[in-house]
Amino acid sequence: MEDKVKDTIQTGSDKWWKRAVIYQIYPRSFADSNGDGIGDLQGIIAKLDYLEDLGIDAIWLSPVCRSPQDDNGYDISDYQDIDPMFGTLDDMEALIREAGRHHIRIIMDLVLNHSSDEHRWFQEAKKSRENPYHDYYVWRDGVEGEAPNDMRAAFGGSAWEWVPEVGQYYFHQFSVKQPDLNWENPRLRREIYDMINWWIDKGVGGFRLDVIDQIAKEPDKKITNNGPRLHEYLRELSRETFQKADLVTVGEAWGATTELAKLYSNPDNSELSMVFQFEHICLDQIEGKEKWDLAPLPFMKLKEVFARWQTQLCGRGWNSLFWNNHDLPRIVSRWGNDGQYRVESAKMLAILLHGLQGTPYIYQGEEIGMTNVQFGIEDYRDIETLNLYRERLEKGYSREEIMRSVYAKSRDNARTPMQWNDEENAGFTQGTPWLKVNPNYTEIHAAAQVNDGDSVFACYRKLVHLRKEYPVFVDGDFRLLLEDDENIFAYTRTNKDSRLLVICNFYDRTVRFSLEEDISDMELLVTNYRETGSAGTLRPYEARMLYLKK
Ligand code: TEU
Ligand code: CA
Repeated sequence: MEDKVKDTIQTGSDKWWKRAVIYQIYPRSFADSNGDGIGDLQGIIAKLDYLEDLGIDAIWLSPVCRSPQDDNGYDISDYQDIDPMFGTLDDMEALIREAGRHHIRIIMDLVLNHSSDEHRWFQEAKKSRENPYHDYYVWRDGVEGEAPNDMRAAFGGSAWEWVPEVGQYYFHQFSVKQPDLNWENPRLRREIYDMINWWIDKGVGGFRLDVIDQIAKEPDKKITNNGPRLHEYLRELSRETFQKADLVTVGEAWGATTELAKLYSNPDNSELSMVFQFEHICLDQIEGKEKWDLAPLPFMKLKEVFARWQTQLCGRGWNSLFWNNHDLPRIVSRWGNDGQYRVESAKMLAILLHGLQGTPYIYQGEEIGMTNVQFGIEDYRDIETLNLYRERLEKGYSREEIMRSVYAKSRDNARTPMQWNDEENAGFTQGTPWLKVNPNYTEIHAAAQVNDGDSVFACYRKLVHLRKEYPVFVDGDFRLLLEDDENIFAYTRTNKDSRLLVICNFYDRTVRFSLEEDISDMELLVTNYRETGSAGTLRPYEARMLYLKK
C-alpha cells in the first residue's frame, strides 16, 4: 500500500472535520438585524465576513427551530420550521448558501431527547392513552401527588408531571415544558430520521446532538444517560441519516468516559464523528455536588484528564476541544484572569487548547476574550439560574452565597450579547437587548481587535490557520511534559516528520522550568508576549507554541 493511503487510513485525516475549527453561535445573542433586541439569521449572514476572516470551517448553530423558548430553543415545537424570532425558512436557506460562499458549513443543533410540550406530538399524546402519539413520550401510571419515583429534573423539581386527562405522569429530564421522547417507539424514530434527512437535503454540513447520551433512558431503573440501548439507537440513527452524506456529527455526552467515547466516535463511522464531553470542564466543583458548589480548580487533575483523553482516543476515536459553550461560564474569568492579565491569559488558554488533538470549538466572543458578568438577579433570564436561585433561597442559603455561585457558573455569563464595537449595546442591536450587554463592551469588542496583530482575536486567527497548515495538529501523538510541575502545562505532539511543543504557565506568577529536550532549534509559531522571553522562565500566563521539522 502506498504510504499516503496508509496514513489516511490510520489517522483518518481524509475527514474534513479532523482539520476543521468550529465556531458556535448562540443566535439570540450574536447579531440582531431588525432591532427587536434578539439576534437572528440575517444578523449572522451580515457577520460572515468576520467569521471567514477568523478562518473557521463550520458554524454550530444553537437551535433556531420553532420553539416557545422556555429553554432558549432547546424546547422545539416544530423541527421543520424556523422560529419567527430568528427569521424564516428562506433565511435559513440563505444562511446555508451564503455561508457556503464563505467556505463555512452550517451545523444544526438537534434536540432529540425531548421536544417542547407545545409540539404537535405532545399535544396529541396527552389527549388519551389510545392516541397514536401517546407512546412518543415516556408515561407511567400513578396517583396524583405520588410520582412514580423521586427522580429530579435538571432544572429543579420532580422529573414527573401529572396529566389529569390521561391519569398518568410524563417524564422530563429538563424543564416541565421539555417532555422526554420515547426512543423505544420505532415510529417516533422513523419520524426523527425523516426530519433529519429533510435537513440534509437542504445542505446542512452536520449536526450537534443535544444530550444524546440521555435518549435511551430507563426511568424505572433510574437510568438517565448511557442506557442499555443507547448505542443500538445511535447506530440506527447514523445508518438511516448521517451516513448518506459527508457530514460532521458531534454528540453532547456529559456521562462519557474514554471507553464510551470510543464507541460514539468509532473511526468506522458507525455512530458519530466525535464526542463532546465535559470531564475537564467540571473539575472546579465540590466532588459529588452540583456545579454551584464551587471549589478551586485542581490543576494537576486537569493535566491528568487532558492527558488521558489525548492518549486514549488517539487513533481510536475523536474528541472535541473546548473551554466554552452556551452552558458554561467564560473561560478567561474562570481559569484565566479577567483583570490585569486578561489578554495574556485568554491567549494562553487558546494556545494550550488549540495544540491538542481533536476538533477545536470557539464559542462566540471567546475569540475576543469576553468575560463573565455580575448582574442583579432580576437581570438574569436563564431558567436554570432562576430556578436555582429560588430553590436555594428556600433551602436557606444566603443571597450572597447564591449570587457567588451565579456569578461563577450561571449560563447567562456566556449568553450576554456579542460585543461588536463600542457603540450603544455593543453594536449588537438598535433596540433593547433581551439580556443586558456586559458593561465592559466599551473596552472589549471585536472592532478594536480585528486589525490589531496583538489582540486575542489575532491569536485565535493564527491558531485556526496553523491547524490547516501543519498536519501534526491533526495526527501527532500526544505526550505530557513536566508532569509534576504545579504551574506549567506542557506537551508535545509528534508525527513522522515534525514536532509541536506547547508550554504554558497557567498562573499569574513567573516560573522557572527546564525541559529534557533541547528546544533551541525550534521555531516559535505563536506566543502571547511581544518581547521575547528568556529560555528557562515563563512570565505570568506566558505561552509558547514551538515547531520543528525533523
Ligand atoms: O445541555 C445538557 C445539560 O445537561 C445541561 O442542562 C447542563 O446540565 C447544564 O447546562 C449545566 O449547567 C443541553 C444544552 O446544551 C442546554 O442548553 C439545554 O438546556 C439542555 O441540553 C436541554 O436541552
Ligand atoms: Ca432580531
